[in-house]
Amino acid sequence: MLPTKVFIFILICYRATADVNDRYYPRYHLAPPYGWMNDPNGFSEYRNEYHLFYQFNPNSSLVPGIAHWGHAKSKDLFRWEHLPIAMYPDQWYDKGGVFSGSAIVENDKLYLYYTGNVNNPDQYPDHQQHQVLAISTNGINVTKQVINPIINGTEYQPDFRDPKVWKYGKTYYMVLGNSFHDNDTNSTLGRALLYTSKDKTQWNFASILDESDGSLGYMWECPDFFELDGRFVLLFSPQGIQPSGYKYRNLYQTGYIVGNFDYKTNMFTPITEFVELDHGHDFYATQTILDKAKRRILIAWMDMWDQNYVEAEDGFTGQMTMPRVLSLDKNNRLIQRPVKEIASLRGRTRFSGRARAGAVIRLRDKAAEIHIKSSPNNDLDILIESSNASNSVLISYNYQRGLVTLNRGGKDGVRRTKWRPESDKLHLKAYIDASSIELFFGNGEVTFSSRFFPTGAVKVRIGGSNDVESITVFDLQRTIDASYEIESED
Ligand code: DQQ
Repeated sequence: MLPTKVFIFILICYRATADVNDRYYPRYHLAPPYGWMNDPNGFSEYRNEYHLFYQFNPNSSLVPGIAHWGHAKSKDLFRWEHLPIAMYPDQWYDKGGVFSGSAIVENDKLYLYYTGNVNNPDQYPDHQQHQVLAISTNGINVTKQVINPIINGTEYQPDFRDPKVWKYGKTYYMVLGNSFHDNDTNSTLGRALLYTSKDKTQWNFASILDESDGSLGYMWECPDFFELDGRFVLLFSPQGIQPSGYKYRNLYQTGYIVGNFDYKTNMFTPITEFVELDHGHDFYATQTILDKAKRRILIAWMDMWDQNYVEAEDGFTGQMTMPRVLSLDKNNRLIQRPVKEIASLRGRTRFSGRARAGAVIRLRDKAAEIHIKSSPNNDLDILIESSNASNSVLISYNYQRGLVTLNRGGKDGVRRTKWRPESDKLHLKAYIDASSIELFFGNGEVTFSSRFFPTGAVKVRIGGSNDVESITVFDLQRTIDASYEIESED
């Protein structure tokens, strides 16, 4: 018999599908179950599953709103399960948004570091940002610590955000994005700050890893810093870089500087210039982890601020790129390759072999992986066509000029960069999903990530007048949908 004065809450869990139109909803890229998604956060491997949190507005897909942390987990980086909202903007220090941050795993706990944003309308500055610690002991429920914020950073306000934390030896390190006033140029410039801690809660300023000289923008968002193949990579998303030729065509960029780092002095010595990491329209706010297999895996928000894509009216906005493994080549270039788990999604082989100019291969359910091998001494034109010509993509290689181009049509549809195959064949891998395309040229030295919105059946057409030596098109199985577990009280 149950005591009479006890309120009985029966928790019912059931699968529900949000009111999301499926036409552009990704088949194998993580997108929110409903609402708005931006930056990846708290990417981690906890109890043998990958966890990915993200900036989430559960109240609307039309605007970013006041950021929450959405949450999903996966065993293989593609079959994602949506989990309950991990954090709400419910404290004085984050009532203007639970902004971006990262995770470390220790003693079977998930330590989540993020930026608490507080808006102060009608004041100067109109917002303040603090660094905050929250902990999960089961990978689902998250508790913000009692003593928060852990870093106030008074002198670094107002833009002081996006902590990325890692451990080296017995010390914890945190890199943060910041903007500062430069007296020489009387302007605001971006930079990356380094903090250290011995206990994960008390943090001290350690160094400025690097800063803009005016050419690299007014604010550096979502910095990440890691060792890779014997060098160090400072990866960040600067705001305010001016377009220059084929470079920096998006509203904001993501790129990297390679250098050496001394853990004794905390000094970073760049050995390269800033290099843009992806050449498509939609690639921002990257985050990486070193997984248990020692892979440095990167994921980015495959969208861009101020785009207002049509999916918003379908009940969701934003998705993540496919996870990519990073390496550094001898020229200090970051190489990106799709994680090998993508192979487990392959279904039927639609086509494999030599294809004549004009050949057409129809895709199933807008989800495919395409491998192309062709002569490096010929032009290449591949069309990803939909029933609406303005929602198609033209991929091309111009042999004379040594250029690769992605043209998704419409205003500002062209993105391109210089590239020539570095082996005796031109290799291209393309990944099509319901509203995205990702291209990996060569060994992964050049990538393009862009959104496009195909209607009706999607077809691959060999354009131009040259045959393609070899093209293989695999169906990719659906691994994700907009359904999610809802907990309701009865
Ligand atoms: N988005 C977050 C910030 C970050 C920016 C807020 C990058 O923390 O700097 O949603 O897109």
